Amino acid sequence: MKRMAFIFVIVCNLNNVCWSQPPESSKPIKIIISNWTSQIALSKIIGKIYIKMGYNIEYKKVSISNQWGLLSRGLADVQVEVWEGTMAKMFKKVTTEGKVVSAGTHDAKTREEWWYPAYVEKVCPGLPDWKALKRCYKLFINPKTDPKGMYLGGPWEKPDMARIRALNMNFLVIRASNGDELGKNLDKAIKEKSPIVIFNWTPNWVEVQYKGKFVEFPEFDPACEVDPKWGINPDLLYDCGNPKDGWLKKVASSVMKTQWPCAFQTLKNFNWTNRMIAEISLWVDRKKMSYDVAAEKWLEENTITWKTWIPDQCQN
Ligand code: TMO
Repeated sequence: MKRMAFIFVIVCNLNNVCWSQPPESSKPIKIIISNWTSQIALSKIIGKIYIKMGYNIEYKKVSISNQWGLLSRGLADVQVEVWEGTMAKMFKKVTTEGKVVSAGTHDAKTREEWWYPAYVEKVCPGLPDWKALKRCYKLFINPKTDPKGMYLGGPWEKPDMARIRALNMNFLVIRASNGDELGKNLDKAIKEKSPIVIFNWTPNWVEVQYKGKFVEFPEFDPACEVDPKWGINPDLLYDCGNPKDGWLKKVASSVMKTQWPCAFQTLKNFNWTNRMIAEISLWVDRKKMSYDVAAEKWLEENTITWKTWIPDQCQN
């Protein structure tokens, strides 16, 4: 990123109320890049908005398990997608401690859960109930998991093996290393019409392209993850599913508010719906647009939307 000469601009109104204009600091805002499509696309979009506002930016590729340490120490500043199903525990911990700051909630409602293509229901009657899946495990046997059924997970989930144990299911978890790999496995299974149960989430491109359903595990309750006595297994945690209608939040480093106030306010206003997120991930994953092309196209087509995210006093 080219460093520009830095001029600190102060603006005052008739009542002598003054504020600074972006960029309040020329230090680069460090934006986290994760390993699923919508997060990367949204990060590119907020990065390009920040550049238009005059900021310097940097991208940091980091796993969601390592991001909290970086955010806490100010080595990263922005995460545009914090999902309830996989990140609620760490989000609560670091924001309660004040090490990381919440920048509000998107309109999108989320779910992250085991998922199967529609044709699996024909060979496993009783789905989407998890007890049907439990009975049908043989359909999902794979050389890697024989004699158990395979559940293909991603690198982000909560303890799936703990859930499998708590619900006494004959499954083993194999993990894909990112969203692309999950997508490729899903495409292949669907082409061959072979039974598959896989980690999926909404909003995502999958719901636009394929018919299928999430597995219905016992309804999520926070107690399920802290109190073994809760739920159908009295001895173990995780005998429940992930939240439905989960939240999707944004977070910032604790210095963001004071170091780049206009960027922080813009992040708070940065707001995506289910439809918007599913569409941008479809552009990248299915229409094979690069992240940069998809981000530029989105900015061009949605100028009114993103301009309203920048507070009036921050427009220059
Ligand atoms: C964090 N993810 C949306 C991939 O579940």
